[in-house]
Amino acid sequence: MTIERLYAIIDAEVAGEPRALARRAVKAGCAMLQLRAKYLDDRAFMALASDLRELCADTQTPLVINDRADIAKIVGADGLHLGQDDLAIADARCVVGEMQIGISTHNLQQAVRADAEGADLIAFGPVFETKTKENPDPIVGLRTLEEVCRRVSRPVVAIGGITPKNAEETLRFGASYVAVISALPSFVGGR
Ligand code: TZP
Ligand code: MG
Repeated sequence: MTIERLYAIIDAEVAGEPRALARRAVKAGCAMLQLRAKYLDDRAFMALASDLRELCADTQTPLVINDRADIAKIVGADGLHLGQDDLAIADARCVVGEMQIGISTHNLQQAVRADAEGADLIAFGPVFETKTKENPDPIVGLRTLEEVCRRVSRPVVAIGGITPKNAEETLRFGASYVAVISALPSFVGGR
């Protein structure tokens, strides 16, 4: 798989050393870097986001912030990523303005709706079994991924259980990018 298709997610609770892992991912040439931190307090989230902002600037790698429109705006991120229970796209735009907004979707209906509501990027999954997400939605599989890719106008990011072994196949089913959390070190080195 070419590294330009890798959407690297730095999960503060999964990455042993988030800054070091992020540095390796941007140096390797990943397409985008997302910061995901479900349990950091605001100050720690902000500090990590600022460091990643600086790190991404060196390689002009787009930085995406998960969940937090406010922090995305403050650090001048390139994108915001939202789930089904987060702010709606139109509301998030009041905070972040013109920034790229990605939406997590877990079935065809959600993906079509995100597309209609103006998402810039549509994440779809879990494509395979994942141990990273708490209470994951049912596995969607490659055939449904293929259908979503056919039905939406925006680029699709496949997520969930993606490893160096299945990444290429996932792209063949139509995804524009593969998003990876736990297997990120296998793509870029480190832990
Ligand atoms: N959304 C759907 S699956 C998932 C998220 C955030 C977790 C992906 O993590 P991993 O370790 O790459 O399976
Ligand atoms: Mg979210």
